[in-house]
Amino acid sequence: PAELRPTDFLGIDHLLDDEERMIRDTVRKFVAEQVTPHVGDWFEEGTIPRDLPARIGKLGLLGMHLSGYGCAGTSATAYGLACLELEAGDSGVRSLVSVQGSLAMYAIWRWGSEEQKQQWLPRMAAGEAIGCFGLTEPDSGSDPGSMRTRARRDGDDWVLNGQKMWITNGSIADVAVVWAATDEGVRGFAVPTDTPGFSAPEIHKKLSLRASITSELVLDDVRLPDSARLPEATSLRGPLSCLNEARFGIVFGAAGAARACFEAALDYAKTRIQFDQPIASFQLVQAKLANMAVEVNRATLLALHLGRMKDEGRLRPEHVSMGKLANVNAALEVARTARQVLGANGITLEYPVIRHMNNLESVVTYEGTADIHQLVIGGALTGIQAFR
Ligand code: TGC
Ligand code: FAD
Repeated sequence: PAELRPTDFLGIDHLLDDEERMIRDTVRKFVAEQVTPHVGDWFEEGTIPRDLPARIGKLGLLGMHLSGYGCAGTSATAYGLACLELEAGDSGVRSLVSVQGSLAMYAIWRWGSEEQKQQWLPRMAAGEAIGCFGLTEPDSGSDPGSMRTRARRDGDDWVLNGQKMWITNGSIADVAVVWAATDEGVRGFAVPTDTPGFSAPEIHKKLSLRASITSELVLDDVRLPDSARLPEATSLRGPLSCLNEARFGIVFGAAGAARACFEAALDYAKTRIQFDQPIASFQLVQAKLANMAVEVNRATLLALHLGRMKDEGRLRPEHVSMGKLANVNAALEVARTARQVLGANGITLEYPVIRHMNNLESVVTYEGTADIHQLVIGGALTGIQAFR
């Protein structure tokens, strides 16, 4: 029989191949050395180091599941495992990688021209150029079809006006993938952020995902040549296809955040003495640990299953919705339980738990809220769309 290990109770490691284990171990080591010791400070200061994207680029994680243009071309499962390890460090660090690789780079890779791919992707894979992805607006979140940002033709050019909101990496980006309504439907643009009329004021006072830059994008008569338009994207399907990619990474990532909270609670429970005993010896605490272990193992198995489906070309957006809904809700539950196990220590940045718990409040909202994913699943189950 398999060995019983508290941190991999079901022996899920056995389901990975050598390359997947190697990538997982490399990212785990990077997180242990370069993220975990510092991320509490980054969170407190509300920032990330400016050279972090280049350090992650050097590891080959940016756009790692894409092929060509300096990207590693790994399996989807390997990319997921990298997201899991990154988010065990912090959801903000995984967000940086998701937005760069699955949203900005993927948009250019999937919908861009050959010239745009050559121009942006190799530098983005190296972390030398940062991308952001502007879909959400102040009055258009779950319903991106209601966007007000407009692109109008002016001779051979396009002129963009509008505002995007809650944009990860916005004010550190070199290129903003901006989605805008036109007379012919939704179109995407690769906007160099030094274009006149473009600005990206940072959003402050966040209590969640603080080790991540979040910004507005303001487009004030931003004039672009037609060569900045992503030529293959001709409807809302353009941006929504990118969301599938990023949501897939979150399915794995949430399992990582949950694992980190569970491990912190398990460690703490074994060493914290009350009533002359480790609190791990109390039945109520063991019940919490057992429930957390169930959720972490279940979330990891679900992520791996979706990874295998994606690598076999069988994954549908509705499957991704189930994964995102289940795993982020599970991670939130684990984080809230772990926080209680840590008592007062559970509220400080000396331990990872409340940081993860607060981060997950963003993760459950972005990339489609839990409600939206319930409605996607509900629509698939019943054949009845209940969004509107
Ligand atoms: P609907 O009429 O159903 O579809 C419009 C067009 O899109 C196609 N489509 C999809 N294509 C690919 N993947 C999907 N998941 C798709 N869902 C729909 C559809 O076939 C159609 O194509 P076409 O060619 O026929 O026009 O669209 P709807 O307006 O009813 O909306 C559906 C809904 C509500 C599911 C969708 O709008 C939605 O997912 N809303 C949530 C918005 C969201 O998730 N925003 C995320 C913004 S980015 C972000 O949060 C980044 S945070 C990242 C980080 O920091 O880690
Ligand atoms: P709303 O859509 O206004 O929803 C408010 C509430 O109403 C939610 O509970 C929602 O579930 C519910 N609701 C809405 N419609 C329905 C319905 N039909 N039925 C039932 N309930 C409904 N966006 C980007 O484009 N790029 C980014 O890089 C990005 N990064 C982000 C980073 C952070 C830290 C955060 C917090 C958000 C980010 N977002 C980004 C925005 C994110 O995608 C949106 O917040 C999300 O899509 C929800 O939109 P909203 O906040 O406007 O909420």
